[in-house]
Amino acid sequence: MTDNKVYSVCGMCTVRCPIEVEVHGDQLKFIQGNPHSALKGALCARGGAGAGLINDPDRIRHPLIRTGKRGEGQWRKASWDEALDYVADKLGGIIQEHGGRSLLWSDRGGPFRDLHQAFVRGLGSPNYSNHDASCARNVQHAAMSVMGYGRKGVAYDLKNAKHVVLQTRNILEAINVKEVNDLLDAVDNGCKVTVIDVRATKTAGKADRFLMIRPGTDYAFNLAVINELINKNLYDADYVHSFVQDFDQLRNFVQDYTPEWAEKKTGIKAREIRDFVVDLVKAMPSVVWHPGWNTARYTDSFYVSRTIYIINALLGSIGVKGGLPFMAKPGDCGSKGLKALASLYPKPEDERADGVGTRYGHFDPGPGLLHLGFQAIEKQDPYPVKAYIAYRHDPFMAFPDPEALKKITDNLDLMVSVTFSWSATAWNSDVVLPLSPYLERESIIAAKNGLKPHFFVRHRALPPKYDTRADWEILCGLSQKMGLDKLAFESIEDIWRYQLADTGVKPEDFKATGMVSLTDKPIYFPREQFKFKTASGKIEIIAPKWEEAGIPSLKPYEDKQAPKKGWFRITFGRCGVHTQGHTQNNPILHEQMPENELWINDKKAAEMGISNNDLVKVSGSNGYSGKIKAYVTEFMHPDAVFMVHGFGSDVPAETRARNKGVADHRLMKGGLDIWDPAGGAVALQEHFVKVEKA
Ligand SMILES: Nc1nc2c(c(=O)[nH]1)N[C@H]1C(S)=C(S)[C@@H](COP(=O)(O)OP(=O)(O)OC[C@H]3O[C@@H](n4cnc5c(=O)[nH]c(N)nc54)[C@H](O)[C@@H]3O)O[C@H]1N2
Ligand SMILES: Nc1nc2c(c(=O)[nH]1)N[C@H]1C(S)=C(S)[C@@H](COP(=O)(O)OP(=O)(O)OC[C@H]3O[C@@H](n4cnc5c(=O)[nH]c(N)nc54)[C@H](O)[C@@H]3O)O[C@H]1N2
Ligand code: SF4
Ligand SMILES: [Mo]
Repeated sequence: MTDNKVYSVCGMCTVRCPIEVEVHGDQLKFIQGNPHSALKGALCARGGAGAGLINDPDRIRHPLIRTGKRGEGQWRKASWDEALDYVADKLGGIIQEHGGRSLLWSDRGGPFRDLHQAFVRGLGSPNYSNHDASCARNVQHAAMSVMGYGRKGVAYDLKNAKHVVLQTRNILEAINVKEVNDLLDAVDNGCKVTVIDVRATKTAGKADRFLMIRPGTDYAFNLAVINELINKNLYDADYVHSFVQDFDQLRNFVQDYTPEWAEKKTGIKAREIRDFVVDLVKAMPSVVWHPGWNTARYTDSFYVSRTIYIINALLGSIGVKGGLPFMAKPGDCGSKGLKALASLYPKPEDERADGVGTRYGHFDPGPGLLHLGFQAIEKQDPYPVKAYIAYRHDPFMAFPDPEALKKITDNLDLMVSVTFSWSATAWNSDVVLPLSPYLERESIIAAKNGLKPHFFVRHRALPPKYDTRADWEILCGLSQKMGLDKLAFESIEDIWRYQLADTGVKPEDFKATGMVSLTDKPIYFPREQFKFKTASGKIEIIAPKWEEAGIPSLKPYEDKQAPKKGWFRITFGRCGVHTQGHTQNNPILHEQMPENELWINDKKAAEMGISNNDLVKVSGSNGYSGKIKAYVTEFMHPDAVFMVHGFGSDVPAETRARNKGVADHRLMKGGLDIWDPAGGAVALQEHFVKVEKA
């Protein structure tokens, strides 16, 4: 922090880019990427629109307690003392009756979750959960099944890659600023890019090769790539010999999955698959075939990500520069890590309500699986779950079928939402605790592992304009009222000092740039140190934990259901100017894109008499429907339609976004029960929608 510059962290999405905020008095002047960081001043459009949160008349200005029925939208204003007392009393009573485990918590994951985990543990609940069952759990579990590490156990070294493959990834619109910059730098240095998507995205526009794939057939494509690499002896045999276990089983398994076979499934010509493999081999081992991010799409998405990790291994890219090098941690830089707030309390001994770690022994118990947590609320099995806190999380938008979720949450005795903006989840809660927007709050310190591990912190750039609070103020305040004395910190500096106790770093060290680097140069581990977190220490093609759960490591390909006439498979994704479901009401971003549109294949559209910009009616099998404009294009696969997620709000308090566009998640009847037993995530694209000219 120098003069009027505050070094902080963007909060417009969970990427959390480092920012520099220029402030004059109490007034915000300018936000840019932190010039001292790898971003060198860059930021995305959403990051710039953080300014729109401050003066937004739709902002929640003080705590609210529900007066009418749940979801009716009748509230009374409360002081913080009153609202925290209300939550502490109710929650205390529920815990007294049903035990700490009757609390379910979910948040949006991310680097500041240690404080949340400490709170949930302190109350004696094993049920800390996050959003990831509707995002990247399949990738997480795929990574664990192959490498023993989670998906962040390796970095994706786009900057130094010679060939990047993006399958179900749209890096230039589903933005992480550093990823965008690294990919564009690599392209400037001659890196090839292949995009495999159901439609031509902006990223496809930058690619050397675009393969339009039949929706949901990516596993078939990947099996054929493995077949070609092995049968033509193109793989890195030396790497496989040193680091891959059970290779012969893989070889036998893929024999029938030839490029000709895959052509019939995917619609991509066998010759194109072969040419693509030749190009990959030219670039190996400096290949990043990205394992995907939002992969909560199909019941075999786990196997898509799994085969991606396996292909990276066959190309010798796992562990190496320009491929998927191992993540370094503070310990690898000779520094101690942050002291965990969660370690203030012992890990609760009860089993998780979602069964992760017990009934489902193959899944990562960290955040569990939220849709199974909801099942526990519905069935009160394996034990009663009576209180739910949604913290910076909007499952009524982020999980499918909100009508079903509403019925489930009706079983709760207490539902609390902690948020800076209105959401369907907040609207359905008993108490809304308003978080200050990120420019008006500070955070705990976080550690970022990677090629260059560092610590970083969010500094408060502006004073809160209304009666809203920072995360730590809310949680430490509640802790104080609930007798969690160890977590009842009185100042953020006390928390920072606790976290930094073993590191030799001081809170003042963050003032100059908001970050403390732990190494000057990127850390790449030498080959002799490659070690995987599996029982054998190698990459395992046969995953024992999955086999024990009766789930095959090498699953035969199963055909996907084809759509009926007039119906299409639903596909969805991001756009550059919105984040999930919470920026559609941001005044600046709303103006950029007030509603979504429906991508539809030109030939299909012509058959149905639909022209570009015509209004179309999109309906789900549950009767929900909405009208939006058609975007007619040859660059959309004919079996599917596509829409940007996050629109179609029905929350009256979102005055700009309400009733604008169509809500993809409301078109997914029964979606909470459609999930992948191997990867754990909900399968949001196993649904069909009817399209008609409106
Ligand atoms: N049908 C369908 N479902 C989807 C998706 C889809 O494309 N289609 N996408 C899936 C994916 S990839 C994900 S990650 C989830 C996302 O699901 P969520 O995490 O629920 O998505 P957000 O809209 O980001 O909601 C975060 C909520 O927290 C509040 N909030 C409070 N403080 C902050 C803050 O500092 N930062 C942020 N970001 N929010 C804050 C926001 O106002 C908002 O209400 O949804 C998943 N569900
Ligand atoms: N601007 C912006 N950036 C974001 C976010 C945001 O909301 N807005 N959210 C962040 C979050 S939480 C996440 S998880 C990431 C998501 O990052 P990504 O996963 O890269 O983004 P998406 O747009 O969800 O999906 C990528 C592509 O998958 C394609 N696709 C759909 N079905 C199929 C299929 O069957 N096969 C293939 N091969 N492709 C298919 C879609 O057409 C889409 O172009 O983005 C992050 N960055
Ligand atoms: S990607 Fe954009 S919105 Fe997300 S943290 Fe970075 S600047 Fe903010
Ligand atoms: Mo996500």
